[in-house]
Amino acid sequence: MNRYLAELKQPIRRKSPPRGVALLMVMIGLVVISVLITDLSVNETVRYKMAIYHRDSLKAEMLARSGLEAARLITATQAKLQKPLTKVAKLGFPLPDFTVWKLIPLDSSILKGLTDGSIQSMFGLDVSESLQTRGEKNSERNTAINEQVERSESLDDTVASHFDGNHFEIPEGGFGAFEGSFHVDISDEERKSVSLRNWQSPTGSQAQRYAIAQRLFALVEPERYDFLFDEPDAYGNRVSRSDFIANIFDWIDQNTSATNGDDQENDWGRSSGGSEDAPYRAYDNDDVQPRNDFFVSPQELRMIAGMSDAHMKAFADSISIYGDTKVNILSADQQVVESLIRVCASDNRDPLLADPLWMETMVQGWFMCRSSGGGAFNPDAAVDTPFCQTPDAAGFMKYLEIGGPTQTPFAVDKGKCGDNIGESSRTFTLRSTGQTGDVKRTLTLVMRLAGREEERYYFSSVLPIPAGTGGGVTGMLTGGLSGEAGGDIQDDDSFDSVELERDEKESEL
Ligand SMILES: [Ca+2]
Repeated sequence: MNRYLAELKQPIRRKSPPRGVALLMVMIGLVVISVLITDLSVNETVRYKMAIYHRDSLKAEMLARSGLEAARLITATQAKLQKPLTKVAKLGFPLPDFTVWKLIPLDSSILKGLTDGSIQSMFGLDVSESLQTRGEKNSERNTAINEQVERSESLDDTVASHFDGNHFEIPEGGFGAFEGSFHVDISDEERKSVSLRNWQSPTGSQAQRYAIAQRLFALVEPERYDFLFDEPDAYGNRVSRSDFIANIFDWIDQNTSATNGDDQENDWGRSSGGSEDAPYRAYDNDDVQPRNDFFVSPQELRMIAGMSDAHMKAFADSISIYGDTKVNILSADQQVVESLIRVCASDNRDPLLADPLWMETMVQGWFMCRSSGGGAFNPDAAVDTPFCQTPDAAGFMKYLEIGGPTQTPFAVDKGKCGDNIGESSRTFTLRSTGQTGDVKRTLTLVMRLAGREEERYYFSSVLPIPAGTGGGVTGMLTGGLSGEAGGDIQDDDSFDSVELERDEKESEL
């Protein structure tokens, strides 16, 4: 009994824990902490990259907007600027191009080059004095403002934005003191062979309707396009030139009966019996039917029966759905000039038109005249190219009558030619791209200048795929995280897939 009591009195001796537990606990703790830290760092990297992306994206968009505004300014003033420019060209001064929007570069690097004097120096102009004067003026202004700050006077907002709290420095180089770049492409719709605008208008005259059909004929007529109209497509359908043009008209005219493309002026476009849907039933996808209203976008041309990818490639860039009736001879390209020669011919069966060599020589000769300035006052032109006339519509007609470098007189219908050729453009596609870092933003505006008004047909803001990655935002973000390019989703939803990828990454850990 005593022995038991003695044992009870003894303090309870705990069993000593197994050795090494503390080390295990520390290790588990370390693993947990390292997972947490990794998670945090992955999270932060994603957020950091997203923040950089959003910052650059905003900067790029603003740069694109600046470019677009500058382009609108140029197109708005072109009507006034174009006249003196055409005059200069008429005097025979060689110009690299003849339209205002092509002569004034809208590229921030070139504009920067103009403000820092490097472009002027390239042309041998000494601008060091002006640059020095500007530098001196800037430093005087800097000193004045910094003294103002020392006297604790308030600054206006523009000045304050350049003030870092201690010191003010006017940005060097004037315009262009920004990060990133912008570039604007301006193209006019009037450089195209034919505009379908108002073609289907019920109020338009029969003569206008026929004239547009003739312009389309002139575009598709060259022999080199025979394969597009002679060979059957994959479905065994062959669409002749006149059917092709009739199908385009049937797409936009309001009735549902078929047009006969071979009709003469008085009947052209009037319903000639039969259904305009017939050519569409010949394809697997017979859901497509003529819209019976005007085009919503130029891409809609592709849906017209007989319009294959090859037709689109050959003609789509020369067919406008927005432009004015008259082609701007100052901006027309070679394919368009060829179609204009056909339009201007007083006899559309003139054998010269069927001679590809004659046509080629005439087109090339006209472009040579244009680039050398043409004109009687150009001494070189007078000697080497007596056929060169002024680079405007009147000059084009004279050039055709003389027969250009071929010296073979060509009969021109001046009235018809004059109705189809002009020297101005009113409808423009402005495509402005801003870039900051890897992020690009492109803004596209299609508009028409009607007097002082600006009619907008189309506006879009597109985020192109960043250069050097597999695709889109996802590509750029995950490219940095997982070393592989992501998907091609381009909108902001793609951040979800970034999250997903991150989760996968964590589960690997
Ligand atoms: Ca129709």
